[in-house]
Amino acid sequence: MPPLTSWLVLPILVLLAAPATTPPARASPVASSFDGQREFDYFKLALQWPGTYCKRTRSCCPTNGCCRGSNSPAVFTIHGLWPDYNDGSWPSCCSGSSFDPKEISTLTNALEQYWPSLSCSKPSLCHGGKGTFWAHEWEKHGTCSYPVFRNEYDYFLTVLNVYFKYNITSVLNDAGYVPSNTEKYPLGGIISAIENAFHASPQIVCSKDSIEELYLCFYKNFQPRDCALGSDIKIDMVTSKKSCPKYVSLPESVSVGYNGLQSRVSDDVAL
Ligand code: U2P
Repeated sequence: MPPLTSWLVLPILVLLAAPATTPPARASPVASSFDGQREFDYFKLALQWPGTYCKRTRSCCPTNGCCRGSNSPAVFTIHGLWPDYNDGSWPSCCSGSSFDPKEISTLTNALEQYWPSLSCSKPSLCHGGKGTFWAHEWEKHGTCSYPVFRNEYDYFLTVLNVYFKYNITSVLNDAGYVPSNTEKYPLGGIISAIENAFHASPQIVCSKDSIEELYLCFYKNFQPRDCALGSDIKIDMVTSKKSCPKYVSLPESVSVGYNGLQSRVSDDVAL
């Protein structure tokens, strides 16, 4: 992973030292109540594997992270931080407030690198219309993370911090699970490597035999916890083994260049 730029290190260190519940003074609160919604039970950090996603790229645009040629991401990137219930369901679209890109302008460089959209399609927003990947994730999930997060800035900065602290790509690389278009790895070995590193079980989603998404779960204080908890869960929704075969691959990033695909019609997979 490239070194963090100095402008980002400071806020990240500050936030890791401070409880995630402390909003920066300059940002305005999103909600002062939970709009009648039952409070969530835990967080799920959803990561996506570009090597799998980007194989489906059929069109390019400047905002598609798959289209950066040799600079396309070769690490797990962020999909979102989702407040979830223990029964396998989750709240969504919890407040009337809309995404405001100005609130997170100081984080944009980091977000582009580590939280890129991997598609040109614009996802739907909670109050109608379509918007950016970040707008979708904040409005659908971030607004439901009250009372841990009360504003956009706090949400996005904390997601970056947690992503850096629990570096799945490094854990897998260190255990020998490196991107490859030929190797297949035991799913059990991948899960064990993560359990050994973070003392919590992940959830893994595959597309055929390729890892597509990997979820890490956290208590509200961001201590890791198992994604599946005892009898509370609906097994079909959370177990890794349902969606992945015993041996899985981590495909290398495809080097799609914006110039090669920009003239094609935007018909790639919607979020
Ligand atoms: O799994 C398909 C989509 O459902 C949403 N999801 C899934 C699991 C979960 O715990 N919480 C959750 O919200 C995601 O929707 P998205 O954020 O992409 O709109 C996930 O992609």
